[in-house]
Amino acid sequence: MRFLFIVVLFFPLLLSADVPTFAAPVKVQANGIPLTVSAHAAPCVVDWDGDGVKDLLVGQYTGGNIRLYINSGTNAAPVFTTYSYLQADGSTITLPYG
Ligand SMILES: [Ca+2]
Repeated sequence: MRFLFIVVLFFPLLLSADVPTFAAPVKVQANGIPLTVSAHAAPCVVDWDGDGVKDLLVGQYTGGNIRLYINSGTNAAPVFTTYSYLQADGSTITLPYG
């Protein structure tokens, strides 16, 4: 079995434009290197812990898990390091995959 690994990209929205436009893509980094996951990442930005700073949820095809990256930086300059898997009732959430 072969897996495709992808880099998670962020496209900054230019709010000053009359028509929504996006700047060049930026590779999202974790621990200072591009964040990669297996296919079907479906990243989602959300303030998971309610501290006013947006965090990152990223699916991973392998194992059907969802990674949670807590942002230790700011909304303007996010910093992601390690991740944990989302859990429900003490168990890692596993979604169907494959
Ligand atoms: Ca947060």
